[in-house]
Amino acid sequence: MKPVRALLALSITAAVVGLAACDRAPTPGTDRGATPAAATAPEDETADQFIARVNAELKAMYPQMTAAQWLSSTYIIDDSKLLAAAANERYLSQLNSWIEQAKRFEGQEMSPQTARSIQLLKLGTSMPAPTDPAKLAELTRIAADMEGMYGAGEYCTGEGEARNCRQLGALEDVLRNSRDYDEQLEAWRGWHTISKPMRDDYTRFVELVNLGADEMGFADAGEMWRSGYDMSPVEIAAETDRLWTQVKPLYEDLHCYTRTRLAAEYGEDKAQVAGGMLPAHLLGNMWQQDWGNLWDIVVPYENAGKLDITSALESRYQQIHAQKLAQHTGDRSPSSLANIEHEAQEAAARQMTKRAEDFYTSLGLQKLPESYWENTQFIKPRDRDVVCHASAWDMNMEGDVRTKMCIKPNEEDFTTIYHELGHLYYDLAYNKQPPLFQAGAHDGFHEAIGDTIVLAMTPKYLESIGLVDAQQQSEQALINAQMRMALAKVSFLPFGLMIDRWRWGVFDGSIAPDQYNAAWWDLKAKYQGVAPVEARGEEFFDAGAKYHVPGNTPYTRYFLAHVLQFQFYKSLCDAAGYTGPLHECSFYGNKAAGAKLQAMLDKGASQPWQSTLEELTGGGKMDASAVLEYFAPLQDWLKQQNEGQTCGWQASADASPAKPAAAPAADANTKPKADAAADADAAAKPKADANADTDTDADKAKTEAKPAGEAERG
Ligand code: X8Z
Ligand code: ZN
Repeated sequence: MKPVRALLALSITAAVVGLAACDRAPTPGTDRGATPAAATAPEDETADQFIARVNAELKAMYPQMTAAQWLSSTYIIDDSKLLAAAANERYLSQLNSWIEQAKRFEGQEMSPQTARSIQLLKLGTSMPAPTDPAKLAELTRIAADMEGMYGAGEYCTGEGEARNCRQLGALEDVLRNSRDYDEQLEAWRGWHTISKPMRDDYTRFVELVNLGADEMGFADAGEMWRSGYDMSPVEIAAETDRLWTQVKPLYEDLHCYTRTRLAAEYGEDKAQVAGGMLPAHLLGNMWQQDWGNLWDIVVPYENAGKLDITSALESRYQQIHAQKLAQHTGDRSPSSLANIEHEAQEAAARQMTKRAEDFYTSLGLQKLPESYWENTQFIKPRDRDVVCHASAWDMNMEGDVRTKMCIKPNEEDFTTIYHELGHLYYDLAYNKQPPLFQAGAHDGFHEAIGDTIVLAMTPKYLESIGLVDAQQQSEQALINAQMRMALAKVSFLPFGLMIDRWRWGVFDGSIAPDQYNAAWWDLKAKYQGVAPVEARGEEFFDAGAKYHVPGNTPYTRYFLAHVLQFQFYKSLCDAAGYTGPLHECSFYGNKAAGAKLQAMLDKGASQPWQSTLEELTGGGKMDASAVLEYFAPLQDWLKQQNEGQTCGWQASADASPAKPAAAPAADANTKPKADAAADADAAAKPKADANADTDTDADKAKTEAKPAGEAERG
């Protein structure tokens, strides 16, 4: 995610405002000649003048915020965390002041643009902060600490000479490459040790943001997060239920087939946990959100085109490395060899990024500015801890855009680069808008841009860039290509949903701190049908092992993006004049598609997302039909493969005492909580569902539970 976006779209990260999942906040007044933000408003100021002033002050303070955040994410030490927390504190305090100042315009006549700006201002952070200075400082410190803990997290074994410490990247490599059951279990378990110490911090964090949300007039921070969608919090929650109901059968088909193939690899007993759930450590991904690394296990047709992008990228890296070795004759000391290796990794990462940029420029979009290539973090530095989780940054709202990644030559990182550049092209496009409109139409739009391009990375496109060999044109090759995409996109859907189901429950108090872990695994079971192979009691804090929890990045955006990207893709294919089957369309090189995309990006958050969606697709509703259309051949194939199998899973109701709700908390402003939750829940309830459903109990618990911040508020 990215900075300013957060502003409006509630993105953000650890701390700061509006920044995107990747960034943070500002400081008034700067040595660059900016005007200090006003603590109070001029008396005769009109609403239009107020918004013009906020826009100017925001833009002026923004670079100091992003600079501090960038430093703390690319150089994790106590000093940088302190500076990031301070910058965030200044921003959040200024935001509270602006929100207070805006109150005097309530009920007054003003232009629609100004009214929208004020509405967006009130959602200017995903970390609503209490106005009490001590509590605000405590909040920003906790946020910086948690993100630092995640970025520097490592799992160590052995003593003395035998001591071996591994960070996330090395542990992910095990899940990606090893097929040894125990080795994978150790890597998975090891990473989940890093979040144990976050539990108390997170509990306090929840109390503090709920206090902030309360002061801003929201029932809790989750309700505030759900308020950024140009519809009521209850409506957007029901929308997510509706979309999930559309795609759930497809996920279940993939789940069933994957379980069969895991059984062939590991044996019936080891390939499933009680109730038919998939073991969390065997899905090739630390969080079971992308099953792309299972390719060797689930490949439909061995000899029908593998699309082995990872091998192709690895061999490119090897070529670059060999060239660099040949150039550096002479010194062959270990440190010199390590330098050469590092240079080769950087060069390979830059080459992958150039390739991604080429897709965008082929559509007629601009080249990335020179400063992008100078300022970006492409690979993991060797001399310090950084937050490796990929992010895109708009540093100053006028062209200083960057990405921060720890790129390795594999397919997942390759497609993530396309994802991140999507954020940057959005930033660059809406930089012409006033700062408060510099955000995605909603946050799911921001996440969907680069992924739309990824859908257009068809086998033919990959062949055209020399990444894979000439592709067969056969039914089998088609199923292989669809499987490759489904492992990334379909497997993600329930994960995209469950994270905020958990956080919404945590924020509204229906998941109490002493149930954090049980509720986490109940939701993983319910939505994803995955489970740990051993007890994960409350001594763990497994949610904290996923970046977006300590980083405080809302996650519903990714679920929405995984639906929207198929709608965008279909529309861009239409714009390109394509008439064949949806899954074969690539609009690479098509300027008409590019113009359509650019027009959407240019709008930013200047109008309700429904209008922006309508201008692009002809309809103003999110809809998963395009997902189903795209995957229709694979879904037919999966159904054949699954014939005779008992599909589905039983999410054991007695696995833990916590029974979290599927449904979100209700909008206190529009409906009694219990009713609204029940509505959304009804929408979520699957027909003839094999999965255990604990909603009724959960809803009951929800209406009875006290919000986490209640004691403080009282
Ligand atoms: O966090 C991200 C991006 C940055 S916005 C790398 N994503 C989610 C994740 O990694 O969990 C992209 C897909 C989902
Ligand atoms: Zn993103």
